[in-house]
Amino acid sequence: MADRKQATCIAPVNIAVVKYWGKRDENLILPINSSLSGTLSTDQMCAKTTIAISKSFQRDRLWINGKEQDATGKRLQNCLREVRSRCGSEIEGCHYHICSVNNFPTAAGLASSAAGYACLGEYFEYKEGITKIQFTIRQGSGSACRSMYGGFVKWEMGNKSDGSDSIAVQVTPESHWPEMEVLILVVSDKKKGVSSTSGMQTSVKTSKLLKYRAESLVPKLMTEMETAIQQKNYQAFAEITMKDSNQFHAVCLDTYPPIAYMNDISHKIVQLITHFNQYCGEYKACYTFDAGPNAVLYVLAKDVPQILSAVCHYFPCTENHDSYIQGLSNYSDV
Ligand code: 2P0
Repeated sequence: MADRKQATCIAPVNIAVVKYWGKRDENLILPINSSLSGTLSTDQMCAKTTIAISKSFQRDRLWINGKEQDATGKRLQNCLREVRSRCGSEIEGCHYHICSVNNFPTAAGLASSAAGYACLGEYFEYKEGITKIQFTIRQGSGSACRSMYGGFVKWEMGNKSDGSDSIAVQVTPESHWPEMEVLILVVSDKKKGVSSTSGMQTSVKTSKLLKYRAESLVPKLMTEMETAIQQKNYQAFAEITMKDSNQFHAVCLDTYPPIAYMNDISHKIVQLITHFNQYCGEYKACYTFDAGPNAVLYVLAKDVPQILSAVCHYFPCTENHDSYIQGLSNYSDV
């Protein structure tokens, strides 16, 4: 097919330590609070996406992990429409075939859609530059804009109604804190019951705690977290990370009807890390949970063996060890 163009991109997962939850504009995908995340290494957890464009394709089609999905969804189509309008005549009359493979549980609260849409962003970045393309890929997944950079990245909520000041910027580069490692404890690889998009819509409508968090708590958390990262202050980093995760899940419970992303095993992991830190007299590990039951631990490299042996002792794996501890990855070397 002479008119067919094809490229493959890889984009990493990002795990927020100050969480994004709630939009102030559902069309432009503008958040009600700023957020901050670490971008993981693509060696361990990433989405690999092949995009083909051709006039001979009859319609847009999408496959995730080999299974064909509905490509007519509003989020994907908004994103593709935006790309079409920006690329102009070059791709007029073309349709897309998009094939994305995640090397980690999809839709289990591990930022899979963020990595997938970040791939689209990488693919089209050459056209317009990284800042502009953020606006397009956010149409697919809000937090995808944070996966466009390595290291620690913040997504500034911005104030303007057109969203022009709502952008992701790198806080520190990959090389800044190489001792920081990320452990992913896969509690369940099942697709989550309530999607992030609909969960945050219900939270915005019903949770007074979310409004208080967004307006009165997150601005201070962002400043404190940025300082902790700049200074490589693990003790401060760990405390803010765990408190922010707890607060986000408290908001989910304050939502009506309530949303419970964490399960009994998630809560046992919280207990284990809490007791472990108490026993050590300082923070050796910190947990954070996204919109799913899986735990993400940010741990300094020197403490990884101790933490791993504690986790394996209290959560022995009788079957496939690898399926429990999905990835051990340096967050930084993207
Ligand atoms: C985050 N999450 O900051 C938060 C924490 C989940 C919990 O961003 O509706 O897929 O596409 O903007 O970005 C997941 O939500 O949601 C998310 P949309 P997205 O990482």
